[in-house]
Amino acid sequence: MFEKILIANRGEIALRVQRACRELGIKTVCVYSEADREAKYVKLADESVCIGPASSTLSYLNVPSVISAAEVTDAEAIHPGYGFLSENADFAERVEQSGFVFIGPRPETIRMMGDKVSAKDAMKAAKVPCVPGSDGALPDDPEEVLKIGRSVGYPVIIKAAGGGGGRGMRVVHTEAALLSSVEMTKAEAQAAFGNPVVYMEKFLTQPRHIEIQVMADEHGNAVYLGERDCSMQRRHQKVIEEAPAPGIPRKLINAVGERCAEACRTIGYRGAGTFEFLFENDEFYFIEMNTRVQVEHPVTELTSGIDIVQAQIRVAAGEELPWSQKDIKPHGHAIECRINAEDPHTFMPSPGRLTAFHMPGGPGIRVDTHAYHGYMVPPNYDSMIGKLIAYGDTRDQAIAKMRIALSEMVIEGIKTNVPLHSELMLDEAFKKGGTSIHYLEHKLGIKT
Ligand code: MV4
Repeated sequence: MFEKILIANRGEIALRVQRACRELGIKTVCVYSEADREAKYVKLADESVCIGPASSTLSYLNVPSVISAAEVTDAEAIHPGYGFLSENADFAERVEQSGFVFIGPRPETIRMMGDKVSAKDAMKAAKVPCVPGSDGALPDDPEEVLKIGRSVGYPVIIKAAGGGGGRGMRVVHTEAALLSSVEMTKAEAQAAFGNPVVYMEKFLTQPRHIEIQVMADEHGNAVYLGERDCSMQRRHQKVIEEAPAPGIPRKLINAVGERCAEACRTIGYRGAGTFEFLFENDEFYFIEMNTRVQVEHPVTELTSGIDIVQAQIRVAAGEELPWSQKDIKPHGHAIECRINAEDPHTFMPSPGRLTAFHMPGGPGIRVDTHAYHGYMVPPNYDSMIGKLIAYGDTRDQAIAKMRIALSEMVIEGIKTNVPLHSELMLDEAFKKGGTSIHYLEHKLGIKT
């Protein structure tokens, strides 16, 4: 096992990784920007290194600074958390070239999944069900593009190979609009990602967003740890996630989960990963793969009993997975509310000092946060300041616990989205379960 790990991230995930290291007896190095200097999790680490000013580009995204910090502290491995450098294949490569272990998949795997066309090709080859569409990138010949459009059937969606997470895509409803839409998406993709390659898919109108968590080692073992329903979102920002996905038969989950685990073995995947699917009319359609630990990993931890961050570290150290698929037995129900420093109506960020901070607790309640009374929420980063997770035997119990926990939560000095969560816990469609990816925007749109 490693003796010392550098955590190349900030906020709640930096603290989450730090805790996993502690439990494994590993020393931690925390890197921080000038804006995070005073944060308690920084002081809690065994060592800390300032890697630059508040601006992410100059600190948490600054590859030479992060690698220098690992060199001066003699860390053996680097955990990238989520966001920042976590899915940057060049960074992973530089980490390895500098003699450190990157806690994540091989750089080539990250690169393959970063290109959405090669990711989909690999998944198709590995028999993961995909959205019907173009066979790889769209060709230059307009007649060919029109032909593909006809065979896929309208509406279609044009997506950039370099995009992902909702960036660089355009829905097309008629053949008349196809060629100009393809040209516009290509131009935008070139400008945004330096890559004009686009592909076409059938546009699914009312899907749910269901994802499968996997864990794989370097020895050819891979398991799926269950699914998460992340359909409650606004502008591609997830708001609530839960496990299991309400109303989806176990049989369907197990079938697609087994495909994902098998795909991991086929491509030689290593570490934690997430297969993102759209789910419509009882069918799963792969869209993208994430090669990092995700914000919503706690709901899977609670329903599987597995510490995903510890497992990432063990796998990176070369250990074999300690379980086979039959050992993975999902139980109970977990719901996560992302707590953001933002206006609950306008969603504008609301940084500032926390003048009161009281967190809920009791059986089945987990709070993952780096915040505390007196903490200053900096304006420079993502507005998420923590996550509230409720676990119960049933979904109704988890919702009841979440409602009470939200009512106990006190955060003053800034605005938060706690009132939105309280309202959603009482929402009839949410309580029923199985809402589509459009539900929240629709609900908010009707209200204003
Ligand atoms: C789609 C789709 C409908 N049909 N692909 C948006 C984020 C990116 N990961 C893929 N996205 C979508 N791809 C087809 N063929 C609808 C979306 C989509 C979406 C997906 C997941 C979660 C939220 C979303 C919000 C709007 C659109």
